[in-house]
Amino acid sequence: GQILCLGAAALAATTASCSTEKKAPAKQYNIVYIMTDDHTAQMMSCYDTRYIETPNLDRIANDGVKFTNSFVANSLSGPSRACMLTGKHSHANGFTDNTTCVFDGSQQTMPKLLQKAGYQTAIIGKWHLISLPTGFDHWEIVPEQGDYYNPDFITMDNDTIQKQGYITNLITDMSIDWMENQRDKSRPFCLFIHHKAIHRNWLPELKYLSLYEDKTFPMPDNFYDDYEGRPAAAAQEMNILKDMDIIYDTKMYRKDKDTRLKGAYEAYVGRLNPEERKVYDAFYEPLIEDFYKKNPQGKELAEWKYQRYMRDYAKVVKSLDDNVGRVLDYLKEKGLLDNTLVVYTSDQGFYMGEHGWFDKRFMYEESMHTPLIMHLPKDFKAKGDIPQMVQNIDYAPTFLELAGAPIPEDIQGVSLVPLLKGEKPADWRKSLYYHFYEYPAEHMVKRHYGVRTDRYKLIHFYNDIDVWELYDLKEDPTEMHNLFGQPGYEKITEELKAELVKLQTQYKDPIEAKLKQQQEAQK
Ligand code: SGN
Ligand code: CA
Repeated sequence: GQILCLGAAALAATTASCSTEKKAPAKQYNIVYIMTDDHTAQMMSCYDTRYIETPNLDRIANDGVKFTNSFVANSLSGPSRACMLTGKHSHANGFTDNTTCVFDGSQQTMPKLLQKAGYQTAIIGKWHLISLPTGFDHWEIVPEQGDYYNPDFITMDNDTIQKQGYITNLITDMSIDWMENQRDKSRPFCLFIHHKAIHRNWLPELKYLSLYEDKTFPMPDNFYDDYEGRPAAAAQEMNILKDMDIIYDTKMYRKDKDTRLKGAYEAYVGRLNPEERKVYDAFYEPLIEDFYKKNPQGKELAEWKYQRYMRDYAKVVKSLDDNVGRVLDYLKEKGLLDNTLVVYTSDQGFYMGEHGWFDKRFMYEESMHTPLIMHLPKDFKAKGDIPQMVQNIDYAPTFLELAGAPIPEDIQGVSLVPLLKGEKPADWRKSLYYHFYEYPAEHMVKRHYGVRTDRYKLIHFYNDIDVWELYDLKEDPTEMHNLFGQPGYEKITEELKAELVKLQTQYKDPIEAKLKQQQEAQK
């Protein structure tokens, strides 16, 4: 048997044994996990060159790896965070949606397992799991969604303190400060830097208010999607023209005008101090005057809203890119980069006008897909694009393997370490499972689950609807043509249904049994 040499501050991994045969102790790599909120690959130049430049994010991708088929299991903040922390799908970790769930912090999580392996763990920024963090030696989190300007933080002694500054800069300052001044430098660490940016309503850092104002962003071809043959897509409330609030989202504030989210806007912007407020108002006043004078309608309004949306989002990304650069520079300067895995990802993707939308939730590509780029420790040889299908449940086993810690049986994700070594495992997964639950709720995206393979996607919308959709991603990458039930697709539909059942069985998702029960009860 293996005798473990693990002490409290052990640098040796569990694979290092005390047997006479001398093995070099496994290295324990540091992990810096940077996760943004709602940052989609379309708005990263390493993924997509149509819109903006993100030089610091590109540094990660260029020096390291870029996953080109990276997905989430449930495209929403809390669920995505719970998948990441547990390495399990939503039904298994219990956090299925933002509106009804409280994360059970007593369950097994990857940060707790890292602590057991001798790591120091910390999380700074957005948490969004309702219960307070467990498994972290240090945490400072924003309440719920957090604020962009002069935001509050909840500290470990359960105090709420307001900090002066812009959220993305502050989270980075606090993260660097923890790495430099607070952690125990004799131990490996795993730091989760969880940005609030680029979540709605996309409030820019004041110094970037004027950035991109001269830029006209090209509109996606399916901006005017009519959702034909896709009733669930038609029922959504996340259309740029219909559902974007003219005050809250596009900042066309007028005292004498009321909208549903006017109060929320006043609260957000009300956090600026009087001097900052002057700078903010000086930028917006001429825009507001011009907007109400021209009073665009219909298509013209849709296009105007789209440009405002793209510009604001792009400005918020700019601060984020700057701050990722600061973290990379810090790690490099301190000689940590060679021994540290730096991950950059988002809690999900986002629609930048595709199908006419903002927000996420759907299993359609832009939202199920999430950016994933990594700067690898020196020992790892992979470089460039990694095409294998990966999912956010894979992060936990990956980090555990990098820590030399055992991966518990009940973890549903698979370690990405072979891919980081440049291997091409022949038995890599051929399909991914997805399940979205938050309905009825904001944006009204109906409940659905489905399977995605390399080429196809099969989705079942359920609850107050019973609709299947099938897409051929090769022929129809923007998912405009629902092929379900069309002649010629019987065989592939059958295969995908079998694959879906296989995944639901493998992951023990009880949904099919529940739906059957409901059907019986209705008879
Ligand atoms: C808020 C936003 C929604 C968004 C959810 C979930 N509305 O409720 O637009 O979909 O968060 O986002 S807002 O009026 O409060 O801005 S998530 O990323 O946290 O899941
Ligand atoms: Ca999010």
